[in-house]
Amino acid sequence: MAIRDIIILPDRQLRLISSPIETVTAEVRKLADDMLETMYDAPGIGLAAIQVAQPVRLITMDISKKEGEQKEPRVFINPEITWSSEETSVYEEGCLSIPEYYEEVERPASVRVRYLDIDGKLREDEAIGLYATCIQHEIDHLNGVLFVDYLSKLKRDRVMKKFTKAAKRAVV
Ligand code: GNR
Ligand code: NI
Repeated sequence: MAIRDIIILPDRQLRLISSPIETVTAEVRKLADDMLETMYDAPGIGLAAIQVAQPVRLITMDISKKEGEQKEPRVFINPEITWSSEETSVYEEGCLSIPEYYEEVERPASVRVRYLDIDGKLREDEAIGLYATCIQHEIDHLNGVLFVDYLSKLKRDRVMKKFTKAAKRAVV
């Protein structure tokens, strides 16, 4: 396993639409392993492949309690939301590609997600709470969408500008 670099706003790769994975090859399994290691190292509760500059529809997640010894690594390949609740919930979200920025986002409180697991087996799961928020946040990444897109234009412009300035400072 290896830790990969996480790309940061305003990297334009974050706006790419990721491609479906046709076959779960050894390369895909290696990417999933590296993403899990990168996610735990960050630390984060989810990671989309595009965040390590791979535009493929692959997500890793672990929403288990940080204090617990037991890790619950999950891998989602080509995930699709097949149903969303009318009911919504609000969570304070963060993103490893937008470090140290947190804002509340309202999303469907519960969703059904269909995906392939790491063995290429088709699965469907109902997600609620943090799991529902996280899977929606990650699937958004696969479509080039970031949580700041749900904020007011004022807030979004402010955060985009802050990260654009920081990137410019970093190159000089
Ligand atoms: O680590 C993460 N925490 C988080 C908190 C609330 C809602 C979504 C997330 S996902 C984020 C990691 C990340 O950027 N995944 O794309
Ligand atoms: Ni994110």
